[in-house]
Amino acid sequence: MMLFKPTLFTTLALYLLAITLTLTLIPTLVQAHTGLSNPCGRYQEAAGCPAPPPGQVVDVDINSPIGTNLRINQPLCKTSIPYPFSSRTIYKAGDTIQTAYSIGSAHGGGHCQWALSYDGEKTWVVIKTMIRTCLQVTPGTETNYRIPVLLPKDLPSGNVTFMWLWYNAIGDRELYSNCADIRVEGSDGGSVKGLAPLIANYGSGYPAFVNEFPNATDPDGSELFDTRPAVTIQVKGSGATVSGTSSGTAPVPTGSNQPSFGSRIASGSPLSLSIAFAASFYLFH
Ligand SMILES: *[C@@H]1O[C@H](CO)[C@@H](O)[C@H](O)[C@H]1NC(C)=O
Ligand SMILES: *[C@@H]1O[C@H](CO)[C@@H](O)[C@H](O)[C@H]1NC(C)=O
Ligand SMILES: [Cu+2]
Repeated sequence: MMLFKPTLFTTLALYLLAITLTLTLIPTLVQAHTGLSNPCGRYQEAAGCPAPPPGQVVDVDINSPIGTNLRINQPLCKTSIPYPFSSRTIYKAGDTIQTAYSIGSAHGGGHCQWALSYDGEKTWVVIKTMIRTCLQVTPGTETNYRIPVLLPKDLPSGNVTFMWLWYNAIGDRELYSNCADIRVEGSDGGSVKGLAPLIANYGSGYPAFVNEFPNATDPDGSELFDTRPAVTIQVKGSGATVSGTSSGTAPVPTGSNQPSFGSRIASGSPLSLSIAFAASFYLFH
């Protein structure tokens, strides 16, 4: 009995799988762009960063954007599965985090936001915004480049997601996002007030668009940052479950190019490959 007999179907399915694999692997060949390296962006391969949680793999593409103005490739943070509790970096409220970046290409710098979530990335509050000057790094000094981000001194204790967002000044209209899993030691419960992050250049569901601004006089979309709604996060004290509430209206994606599974499954994951393979089975069977 023959176990594998090539047919038109299997040939076409394997061919499609090969194309899918190729397309999936192409981004990993592009080592430019920039990612968050301190505190460790999730699944970053840098020395001193924890191993990915069980079932996850090192993100060899940590520097790549999560989307462009045309499409969403990955969720905010790139992955929604945090590092294990035991590997979180501990900071005290009032500490300044000297953030560092794995800079392949800084694309002329741009706008950055840093935000915190206490509720597993449902609610975000921005703690620092830099317009234009973020990642404007002198060539040759990339490894020493640091941006200080102050954790407000009245922050409540909690298991916190620390997110970095970047709109590059030059090049394709991209959104970059990496997240670090940290633990804040501060007050026992309390609230964090601020603004929700501006989400732009991330598929058509987010209408905000930040155009290129290579020159000092170019419009840079900085006025969009003034439209960010106010947010208050309430954190319960003493071991109670942490919860976040938003008093502002968070931007909700409504666009037709928001892939239904795009916000959950990183491109290149085995699951997206198996979806592609299942699709090829469906098409050619
Ligand atoms: C953080 O998470 C761990 C593990 O789930 C939990 O034991 C701890 O109480 C949490 N810390 C805070 C401050 O919520
Ligand atoms: C803007 O900058 C680019 C290079 O980044 C340059 O080629 C172009 O001439 C500049 N445009 C103006 C109007 O200054
Ligand atoms: Cu890039």
